[in-house]
Amino acid sequence: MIPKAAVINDLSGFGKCSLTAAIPVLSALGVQCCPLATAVLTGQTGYPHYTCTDLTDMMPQYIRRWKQNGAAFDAIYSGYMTGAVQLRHLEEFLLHFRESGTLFLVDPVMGDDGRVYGMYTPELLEGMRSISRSADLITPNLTEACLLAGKDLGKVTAYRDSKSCLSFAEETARVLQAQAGRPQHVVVTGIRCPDSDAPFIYNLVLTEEGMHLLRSRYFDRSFSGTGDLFASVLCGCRLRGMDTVSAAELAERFLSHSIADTMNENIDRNDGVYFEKFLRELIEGVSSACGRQHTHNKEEYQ
Ligand code: PXL
Repeated sequence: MIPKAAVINDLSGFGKCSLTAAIPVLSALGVQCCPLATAVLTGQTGYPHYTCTDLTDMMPQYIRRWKQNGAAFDAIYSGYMTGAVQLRHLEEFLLHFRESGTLFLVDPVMGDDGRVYGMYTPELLEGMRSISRSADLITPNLTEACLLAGKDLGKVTAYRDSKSCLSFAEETARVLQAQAGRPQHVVVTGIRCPDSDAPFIYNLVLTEEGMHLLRSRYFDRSFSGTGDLFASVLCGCRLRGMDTVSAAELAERFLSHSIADTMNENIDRNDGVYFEKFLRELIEGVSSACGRQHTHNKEEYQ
């Protein structure tokens, strides 16, 4: 059987983020994506013009109908939520569908670059904190990690060298891991350190075995959807049996190739990256990492 993930996130017509990132990535990784749309937007909220239809009232219907049809999931993966009420529905969703072996991944979408997104409210933060504490894996960027840990957002952009920036990120990740009500992996994504002579972007992976830092070239521009692509790769790879560090390594390679290729053309940051060209890398990456499983389930994953 193909693993199944319930993905609770928005559907944006433009921006290659949230569900338009999760669906292709999970499919490439051999995982069925079952979308629970939190909202439908003409485009992500970074565009100068957009309309958002909030689907909060649909959430209890998804729960009810999926339950009636006997749905079950190997992972529950949440992303962009329009407000605190949606987080309460997510809690209800977990009561019905989270089982002992279910991977619960929270991407606590709230902001970036030291700033919060438009839907942010203190109530949303409270809900996001509580849901994040119950997750098996969380994937905040540094801004979101600070919000969850109750740290000053000014710090995200205040550091002048990578050493102090990374030790701040590590300290924050450790606070989050300690706050969790269960063993939790914390992946802080897209940490941009300021040294001008060494433009690198880091992903910090904190597991029960310790901290791993992944580093790749930083191109001095950030694009819509990269955090969502990263979290989606983690979700799919974990469901295929990879460990969090190997999954993050594959995600990082996929992202850095996609971003490098996008940099060759002058495209708007709101439009996201050319990840479609690199989905093959994911297919190949997961099958070589899961060689044994690949042999056992030849027909399924070829
Ligand atoms: O990539 C995060 C994200 C998801 N969904 C919507 C967004 C954003 C970031 O701006 O606007 C609608």
